Amino acid sequence: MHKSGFVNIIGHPNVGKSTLMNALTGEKLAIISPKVQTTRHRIMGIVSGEDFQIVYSDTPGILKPHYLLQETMLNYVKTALSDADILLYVTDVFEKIENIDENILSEIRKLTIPKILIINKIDLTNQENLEKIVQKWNEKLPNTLIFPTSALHKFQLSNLFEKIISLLPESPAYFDKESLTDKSERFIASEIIREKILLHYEKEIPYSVEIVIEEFKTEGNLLKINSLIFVMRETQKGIIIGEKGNALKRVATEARKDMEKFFGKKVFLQVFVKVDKDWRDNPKSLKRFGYIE
Ligand SMILES: Nc1nc2c(ncn2[C@@H]2O[C@H](COP(=O)(O)OP(=O)(O)OP(=O)(O)O)[C@@H](O)[C@H]2O)c(=O)[nH]1
Ligand SMILES: [Mg+2]
Repeated sequence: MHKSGFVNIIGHPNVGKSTLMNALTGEKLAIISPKVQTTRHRIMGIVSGEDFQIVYSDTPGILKPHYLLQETMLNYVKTALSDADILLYVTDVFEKIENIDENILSEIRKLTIPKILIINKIDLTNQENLEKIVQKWNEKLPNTLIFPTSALHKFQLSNLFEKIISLLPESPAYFDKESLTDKSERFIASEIIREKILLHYEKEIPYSVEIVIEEFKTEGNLLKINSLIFVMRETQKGIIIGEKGNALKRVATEARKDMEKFFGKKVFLQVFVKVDKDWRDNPKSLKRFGYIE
């Protein structure tokens, strides 16, 4: 018998969805940052064995959309809610249960597939508080398995993996057994650059940036990557570049090191900054950047 299925990870921003998917796949497929709205796409992470294949999907944090980009982000979440074989709804020990949108919870209650509630970041609380949180969630989402975890410290993850395997439906594999993700190497490269921007810039800057990989080619032992960083306004360009170009240099150096680790090759990385006025609300730009078809 072969088991396979879509295990979709949804939840509010910053609870640790991407950290969890990376830990469950053992690969850094999704970028991570302390800022909300780090993930903008649905990213699949595939784990295969001889008689099983788990297709995880990491998704953007659930939010109220204020611009077109955020609407597309929320659409990824909605699709993931509808095509899951198993749902992992992630919260953390800080999230105020009272503030969670009832619509989302009632959507989850309606689902008839196996549902697992992950209470993440338990390394940041104590047993007594955790028990209170578990009790509150038990009332909010009955018929849902509750799994306290620490994705960061990989605590409880092998139990979670065993549980997922036991719940997977019988099915042939959906992807090649060697595949790690549905995303391209270009996509991963662009995300690595965006992660450095999330880490090193404040306020609206990370949310105004999009990355395009213009060239991605192997020349012998060298991987040559040309990238464009798009911002929404001219003033943001100066901020990204920084005094004497130092801020941008830091982004490029750190991104290159991560790329070398991920691709296992020496990387020659070039970055240029351009303005695409208000791209977040422009359907043509969102299409070019791969958010809509
Ligand atoms: N202490 C602790 N921190 C964690 C844990 N899991 C994730 N984090 C941290 O929480 C922050 C957010 O993690 P992400 O994985 O990017 O969260 P996310 O839910 O994917 O966020 P969005 O993509 O914005 O929706 C990062 O700083 C992580 O290092 C955990 O188990 N314990
Ligand atoms: Mg994320």
